[in-house]
Amino acid sequence: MQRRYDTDALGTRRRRTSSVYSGPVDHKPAQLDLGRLIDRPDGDFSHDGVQQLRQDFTRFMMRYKFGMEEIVTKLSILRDEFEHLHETNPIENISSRLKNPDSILEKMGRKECDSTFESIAEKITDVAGVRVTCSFVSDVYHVFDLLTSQSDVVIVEVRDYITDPKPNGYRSLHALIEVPVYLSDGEVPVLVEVQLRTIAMDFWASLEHKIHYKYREDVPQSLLDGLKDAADTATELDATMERLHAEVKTAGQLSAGLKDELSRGTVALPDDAFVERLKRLGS
Ligand code: 0O2
Repeated sequence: MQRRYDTDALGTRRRRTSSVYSGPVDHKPAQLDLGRLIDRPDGDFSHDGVQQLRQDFTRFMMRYKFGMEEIVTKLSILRDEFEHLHETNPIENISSRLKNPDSILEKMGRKECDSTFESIAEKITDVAGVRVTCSFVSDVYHVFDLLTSQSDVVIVEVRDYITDPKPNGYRSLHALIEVPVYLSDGEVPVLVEVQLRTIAMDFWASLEHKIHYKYREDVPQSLLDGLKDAADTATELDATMERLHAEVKTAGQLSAGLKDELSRGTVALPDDAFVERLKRLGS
């Protein structure tokens, strides 16, 4: 089916179908000035159209929240299914966040983004973010495949910083995906950035993030070098863990052949409980 879209006043592309959405687009909000929201710590939004701006901003962010929640639900279903029906679970942890207005403003500056919802929606692709941590690199790709093979998930872009790490050592698999959100007045496709990484990658990224937050642009070279070394160590750790994991899994599988061989000989059969423990250790 050919998909047709309109872009509405909040910068979200809305899918047009004859039955769901064919009405007029939303009203055009005033020129966006998020600073006016942020500069009101007293919480008084009653002046100068700020109330309207605040409402528009809330509606804009809500769509991302719903899209993000859909992705979290999809991943939680996968995790729970693995938990109950499989021996191993590729998903260790799922977290999510909406970008806060400060962070959106900062990125608007960096990305030369106009002060319109449309421009933010186009240029800031991680307003809604979901992060998945896995034990093994193979699990990262497995979860990516399980999520993106779902029929209502559209892959917009993939950045594989695992195969191709950033120069500072950052590794993760980033997927920009679009999911449909059904609002009272129709369907809107919402963009969500999903970051998938191993526990080792996540450990490194959170430390690196803290260091950058603390030193801003002035991180001492010795720390940058240390971080790069740590990134290399994390890569080696991931490779070793993957190898051990594969070995233990294979040991579990081989035990059937070994059992057969042994059953024909004089040696006692390997203990099933022991093989089971080994399998768990590797999962
Ligand atoms: P937060 O706190 O997650 O909101 P960029 O221009 O690099 O900021 P871009 O080009 O839109 O972002 O996309 P990219 O490179 O895929 O990175 C987006 C997000 O990935 C970042 O969001 C981080 O969460 C994470 N990320 C990317 N590079 C690094 C890195 O070198 N170190 C760490 N720790 N995280 C990284 P935000 O907005 O920077 O942060």
